Amino acid sequence: MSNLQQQRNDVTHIDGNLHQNEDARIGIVVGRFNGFVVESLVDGAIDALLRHGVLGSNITVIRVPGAFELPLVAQRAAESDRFDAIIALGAIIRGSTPHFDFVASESAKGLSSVAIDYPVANGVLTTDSIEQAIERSGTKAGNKGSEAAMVVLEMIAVLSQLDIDDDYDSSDNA
Ligand code: INI
Repeated sequence: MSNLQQQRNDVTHIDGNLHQNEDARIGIVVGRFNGFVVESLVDGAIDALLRHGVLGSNITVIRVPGAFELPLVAQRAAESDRFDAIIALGAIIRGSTPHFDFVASESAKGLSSVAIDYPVANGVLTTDSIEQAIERSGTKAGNKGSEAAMVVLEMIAVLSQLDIDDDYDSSDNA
């Protein structure tokens, strides 16, 4: 085996598996605005979590008025230590608001800032039309809620491996 091939074999890969989720505690923060779309995202997220072994009793759904309010509650939920990850769900539809750009950008910026410190999946739809929102909430373009659920499960798995590796390294070097 070439030295290069040997080095390639020695590379450590950390990938999140999606199997061991019995203990995962998930907070789902939901903006009620455009509820007819958003509730399909909530259903999609819960369905994906349950199918991947998360216990219903470990899932908490927290509702707020709209996408603009998601970052604050996502932040508080993360700080509460009650959850291993947060899913933020909402629907911002250009047709329904003159301040689409403001709500969309503040919501995304706020969630991004929480996501630097905690596992947060941004499952907020931003679309030009109601039709596009419907397509992304369980019809022909999938369900952004279930996609967000898979993201947090993968992130929990990745982060837990990093924690284990940290412990391993420090005891190894002691
Ligand atoms: N909130 C949404 O979640 N989606 C929207 O499309 C939307 N529109 O159209 O305005 C919306 N507005 C409400 C906003 O999130 C706040 O709740 C409101 O501005 C009060 O702070």
